[in-house]
Amino acid sequence: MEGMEQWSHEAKQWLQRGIEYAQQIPPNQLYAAAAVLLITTLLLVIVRLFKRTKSNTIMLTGLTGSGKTVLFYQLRDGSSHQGTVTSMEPNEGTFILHSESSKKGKTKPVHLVDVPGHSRLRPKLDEFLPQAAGIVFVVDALEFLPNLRAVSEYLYDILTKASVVKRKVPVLICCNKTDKVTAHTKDFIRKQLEKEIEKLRASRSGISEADVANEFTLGVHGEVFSFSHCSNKVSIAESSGLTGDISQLEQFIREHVEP
Ligand SMILES: Nc1nc2c(ncn2[C@@H]2O[C@H](COP(=O)(O)OP(=O)(O)OP(=O)(O)O)[C@@H](O)[C@H]2O)c(=O)[nH]1
Ligand SMILES: [Mg+2]
Repeated sequence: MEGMEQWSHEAKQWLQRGIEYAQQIPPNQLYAAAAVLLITTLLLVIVRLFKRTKSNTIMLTGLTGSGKTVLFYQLRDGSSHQGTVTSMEPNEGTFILHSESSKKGKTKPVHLVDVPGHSRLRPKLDEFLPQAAGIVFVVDALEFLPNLRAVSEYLYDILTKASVVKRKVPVLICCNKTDKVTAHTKDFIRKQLEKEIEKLRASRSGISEADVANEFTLGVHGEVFSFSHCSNKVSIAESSGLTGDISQLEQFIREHVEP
């Protein structure tokens, strides 16, 4: 009992000292301290809210036949569902990546949208782009050269969209079908794409302004185009949807959809 009284007495003394100390501080300084505390708390709350609403949507885009749907199933089920046909509707799903399904604890489901490459269905892209956390642009590394112009035009369109440029949506150029020895390497593909986009850039900037459908111009004026000039991050990877060699793709998804 005596110990208790002693303790409460001491506590009161300390409190008294504290109050005296606080009274010595000029009120201005106290207000400033309170304001700083308030602002920090507010900032933390905002950051928290912002983080929670972060998108988990990853888009699979690219020409028809590049292998998007095979990649979609590979990411979801870990198998290729061979014999897919040209998709007529976007393929959509929210799931835990197959490679992470056995992992306990921190995994966040990914909302994956596979937008068909058929030109008639490409406007569907605009429906999902405003919420995209990342774009995977799938390129057929086997039939690459015959499609170079078409691939570059589609990529150019994506890289100049307002919803991509303004929000700096990261883009992964995924060179697919590397299971075949005749597949081109990602370095070769990157160089060819940069060259072709440079040509597109020159021809499109010649058109009168009213005809330009693209919302932003690409690259640095007066310099030969390079993906490093894009305001958003553009990286390049290799994959094979058929054999399930998709680790670089999964890494990109994880980087932009954090658990
Ligand atoms: N060798 C090889 N073939 C592949 C690979 N991925 C897909 N293919 C083949 O490429 C063809 C097209 O694959 P899809 O996944 O249907 O292509 P897509 O991009 O969804 O095409 P659209 O739906 O028309 O836009 C199929 O015949 C697949 O078997 C791969 O990694 N390696
Ligand atoms: Mg498809």
